[in-house]
Amino acid sequence: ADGSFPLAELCVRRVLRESARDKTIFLHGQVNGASEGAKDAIVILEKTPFHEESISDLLKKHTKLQLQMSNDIYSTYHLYPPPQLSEIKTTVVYPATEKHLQKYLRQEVYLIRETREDYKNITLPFIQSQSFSIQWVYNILEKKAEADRIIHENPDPSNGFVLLPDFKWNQKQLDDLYLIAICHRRGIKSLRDLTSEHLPLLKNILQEGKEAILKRFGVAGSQLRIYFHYQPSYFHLHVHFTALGYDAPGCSVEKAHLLAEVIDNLELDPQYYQKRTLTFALRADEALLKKFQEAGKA
Ligand code: M7G
Repeated sequence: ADGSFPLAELCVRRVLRESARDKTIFLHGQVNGASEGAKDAIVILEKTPFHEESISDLLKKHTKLQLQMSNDIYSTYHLYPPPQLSEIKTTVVYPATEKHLQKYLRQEVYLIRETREDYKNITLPFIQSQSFSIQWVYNILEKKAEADRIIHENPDPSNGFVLLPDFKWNQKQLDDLYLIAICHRRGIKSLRDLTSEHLPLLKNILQEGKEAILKRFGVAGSQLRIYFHYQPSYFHLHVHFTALGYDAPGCSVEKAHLLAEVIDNLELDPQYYQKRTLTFALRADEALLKKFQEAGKA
């Protein structure tokens, strides 16, 4: 009734991906709508990190402690936490498109070297014909969603942006701090579109983003990894801010481009990102990989 997703009614179809290390599972399920038939949903379940303040509650108020084995000075247990400390972070994409299912499905990956011609001839027509909806981004910029979560805003239509927690972060601990800055200006699709014309915007994001995070969370700029993804999933320019000590998903060398270095490159050459060959990985099932293969480029 509160608009929540009907989790109890989800029929799980398959596991898209799981990671014992990250304590995460990605499920593909279906929910039966009254008339329209079954609709696909993605449900991501993730065990959250410990936070220091609640450790004493965990030790004192646990519901059960069951000895598993004991040997000399060593012993292991099953500890059952009190309900308020057994939160599982749950992310739902519903209704999910085929492309969302693909995004979360574990697959082989292949490296692409995209020249500027490849971008014009292959990538650009492809992203113009099919990429994820960015309605959620417009909802944030227009304060139709997540308005209460905004940490900082520079309202300038061409050089301003909104900074808010990424939905990967539950904001309960700083270890996995993750925010995103979304620019107000529309039409800048990605790193590829950036020229020296965008330097004032980029400098605002870097400077004000760091200041706002220091003020709100007490984390210094020197402890942040501030970067673009290339390619992003959502083609409206945005910048990732993650805790430097956190191995955030998507911060690998073939995907992340540090904002400070992007600024330097554009100061050296205004057309740097128009000229350069850019490297990125594509998953086996991605339609864009097929386009590169058809062109003999992968
Ligand atoms: P990306 O590089 O375009 O995609 O970054 P990817 O890293 O997901 O492949 C988009 C960022 O926006 C990611 O870090 C997402 O976790 C985050 N994000 C995506 N959605 C749909 C939302 C949302 O609705 N709200 C918020 N706050 N963050 C989102």
